[in-house]
Amino acid sequence: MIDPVECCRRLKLHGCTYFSGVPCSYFASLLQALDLDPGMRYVEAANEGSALATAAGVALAGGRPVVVLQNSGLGNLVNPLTSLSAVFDLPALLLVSWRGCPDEPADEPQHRIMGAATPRLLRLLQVPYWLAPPDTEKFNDVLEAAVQTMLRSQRPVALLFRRGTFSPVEPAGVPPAVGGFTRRDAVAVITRKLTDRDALVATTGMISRELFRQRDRPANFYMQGSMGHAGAIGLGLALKSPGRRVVVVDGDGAAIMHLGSLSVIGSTMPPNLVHIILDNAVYESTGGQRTSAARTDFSAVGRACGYRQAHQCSDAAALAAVLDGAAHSAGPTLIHVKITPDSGTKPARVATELLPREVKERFRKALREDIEA
Ligand SMILES: Cc1ncc(C[n+]2csc(CCOP(=O)(O)OP(=O)(O)O)c2C)c(N)n1
Repeated sequence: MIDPVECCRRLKLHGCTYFSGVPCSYFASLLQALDLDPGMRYVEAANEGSALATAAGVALAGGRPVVVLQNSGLGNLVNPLTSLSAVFDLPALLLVSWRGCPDEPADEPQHRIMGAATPRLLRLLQVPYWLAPPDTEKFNDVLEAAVQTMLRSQRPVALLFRRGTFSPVEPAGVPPAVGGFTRRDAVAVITRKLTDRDALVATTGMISRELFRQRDRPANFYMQGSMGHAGAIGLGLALKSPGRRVVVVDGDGAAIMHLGSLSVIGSTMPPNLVHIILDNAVYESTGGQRTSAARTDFSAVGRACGYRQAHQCSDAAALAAVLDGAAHSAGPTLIHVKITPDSGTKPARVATELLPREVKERFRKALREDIEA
C-alpha cells in the first residue's frame, strides 16, 4: 500500500501543493494527510468540473495543480477538461479513484458503467493515464512519469487508484462531537411527519441509507449516485404530480454540488415541493471531509432564490414544528437542518436489499394514480 504521508511529501517535491477536488472514500487517508500538512492547500470544490476549473486557475498562475476525484465525477469534469484545460494547455494531475473496476468484486450498481468505461473514456479524452501501483516505491516512479508527461504536454494527466491503494492514517484532529442532533435524529423526525401520500427523494450515501433503515416505504426514491441532483429530480416529480407533496432530503455536499438547482426551483415555484438539506458540514459518506458549507446559510440562499418558505433549525422540536407548518403552507419550502456528524453505526446500503429497478418499480406503483391520470 502507498503511505499517504509519503505520497504528500513526493507531490510536494514535484511542486504540487495546490489541490482541489471532491472526495471518494478510497482517498480518505490521503485527504486526511493533506489536511494535516500545513504546506498543502486543498480546496473543497463544489463538483469535479469546478475542481478542474480551480486547477486551471492555479495553472494559469504558474502552479502545478492536483485534482482529486472519484471516477463517477469524470462526467462533471468532461466539459472543463475538453473546453478549458485542453484548449489552453493548462496542466493538472488528476488523482482518480477507480470505483467499479471490472477486475474487482462487484461494486455498487451506479459504478458499473463508469467503472468499465474509465480507461476508455480517458483515452477518448486524450488524457494519458497510469494505474497507481499499491507500493510506495513503485508509485514514486509512476508519479515521476506522470508529472514529466504533464509538464511536457502542459495538459492534464491521470493516475487511477484501485480500492485499498492507500494505507490508513491514524484518526487525528478533533474527535466527532458526541451527542447533539444527528442525521439519525433528523431522519426520525422527517419520517414521523411524512404522510402516506408523500413522495420522498433521498440523496445518495448515508442519507438514503438512514431513511432506508428507519422507514423504508415504496414511495421513497433512494438515489444511487447522480450526486447533487436530488432537488432537480424532486422538481420534475412535483411538476408531474401536482396533487402530491414531494419531500427531497438532500445533503450539504450534494446540494452544493449543483446549487444552481435552487435557483431553478425558486424560479419554477412548485408549491408541493419541500426541500430539506441535512447539513453536517462534511461529506460523511466518504469519510467526513469538510464541505464548503460551514459559512453557507442554505435558508438564506433558498429565500434569495425565490423559495416561498425558508427555515433553519438545529433540534428535533424545531424541525418538527417547521414540518408541521410546511404541511399547511404553499412551497417551495427550503428547510436547512444543522446536524452534527454521526459517528454511530453505519446503516446498510440500500442496494444490498433492493435493486435500483425494484426501487423504481415500487415507487411507480405508489404513484400509480398520478401516472394513470
Ligand atoms: C459526482 C460524484 N462525486 C463524488 C461522489 C462520492 N460521494 C458519494 S456520497 C458523497 C458525500 C455526500 O455528502 P453530503 O451530501 O454532504 O452527505 P453526507 O454524506 O454528509 O450525509 C460523495 C462525495 C459521487 N457519488 N458522485
